[in-house]
Amino acid sequence: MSTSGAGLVGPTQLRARFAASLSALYGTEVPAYTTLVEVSEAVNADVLAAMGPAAERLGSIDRVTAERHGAIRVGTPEELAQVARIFGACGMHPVGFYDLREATPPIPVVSTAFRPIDEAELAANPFRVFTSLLVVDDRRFFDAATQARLEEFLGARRLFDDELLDLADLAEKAGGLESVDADRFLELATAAFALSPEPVDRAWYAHLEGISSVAADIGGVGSTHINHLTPRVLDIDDLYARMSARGITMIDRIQGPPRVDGPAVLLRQTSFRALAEPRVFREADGSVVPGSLSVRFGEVEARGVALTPHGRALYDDGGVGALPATDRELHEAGLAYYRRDADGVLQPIVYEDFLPKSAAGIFASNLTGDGSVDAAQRAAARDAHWLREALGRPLHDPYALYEAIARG
Ligand code: OOG
Ligand code: NI
Repeated sequence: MSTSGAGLVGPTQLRARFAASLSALYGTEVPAYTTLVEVSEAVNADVLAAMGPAAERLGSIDRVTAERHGAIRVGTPEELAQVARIFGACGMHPVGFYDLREATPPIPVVSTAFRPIDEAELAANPFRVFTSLLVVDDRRFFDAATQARLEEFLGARRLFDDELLDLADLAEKAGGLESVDADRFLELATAAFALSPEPVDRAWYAHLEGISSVAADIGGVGSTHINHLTPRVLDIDDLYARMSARGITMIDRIQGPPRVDGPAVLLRQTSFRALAEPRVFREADGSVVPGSLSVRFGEVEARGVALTPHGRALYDDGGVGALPATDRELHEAGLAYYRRDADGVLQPIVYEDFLPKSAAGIFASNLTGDGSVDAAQRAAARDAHWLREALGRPLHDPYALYEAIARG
């Protein structure tokens, strides 16, 4: 646990409480999420009963039960830097650079994941948020007029008010918040990610949706929201079957590596389709009418051992079939990260990050249309260095973090 001044609510607790309050919010907004959490908990209880302590080799059951990842989407570098301050207060740091514009299908965003980075913090509560930033100046997606209108629209909105950001800065500086301030911070931070009742401009939203429904979800509305909140399961194949049996339509596959007999590697994910949620629209004649949008969905994940750059290259080229099927071989060939416990037994180090291909698949499974991309136009330059400047804080390299945990 991180230390904090006497009586202060420190980052660890802020993070755990933030994850729990977002979960409570999302459950009221998307009732199918509550079903997903219930089924996940039932699957995890059954795996634990069947396997005993071996079920906990990739994290304690307490960690896994509380474990969530969220996804949010923002529109400007300034919004991203603000989000970084809020997550920073909760001990969540930006890790990794993902360019979803290069994925199939291309999505006009670049992303990072905010998460705890050291072992004790991950064990206490590993809450992570996949955070995507719209690339408004990428001509393959947006013509000059759309870019200008996006910049104007996004520049005029305020996602996070000063009180929230001031409390976030205070928490980071002091290493925590007094109890009343912590309550207020969590209340404001949670509310900032709730679905807004503000009317959506129908024509503007539709224009963006013709380009990319992710662009519309970001730049077509005046606020941000949690896009999904993902519990972790110990057996995702069983989860998939149980959700389907309950009549919930899942996407047609589980993303990431297939099930293997040997050690699970990296990350497997699946989702159910976005549900129609009531939203209010403003029509061209100024009238405000009820309608609906389908942008938020349910996702679930299963995690395995983290691969080294060498292991990952083998996986990216040849899939799981290119990897040996035992911990010992993975370790000895330097393909995955392990540590030895006091008895000399190999302990896998959990993969804490995301997979760009799966992320694209998760985005894609919930797009309302094909969108439009003109590959002949110029791309906007974005890389990890650019993202670090936008964040105004260090951007961590995931491999360096696994390396540090493996060394103990
Ligand atoms: C993010 C999609 C990626 C994951 O788990 O790979 C993602 C989004 O829909 O905003 O969440
Ligand atoms: Ni996700």
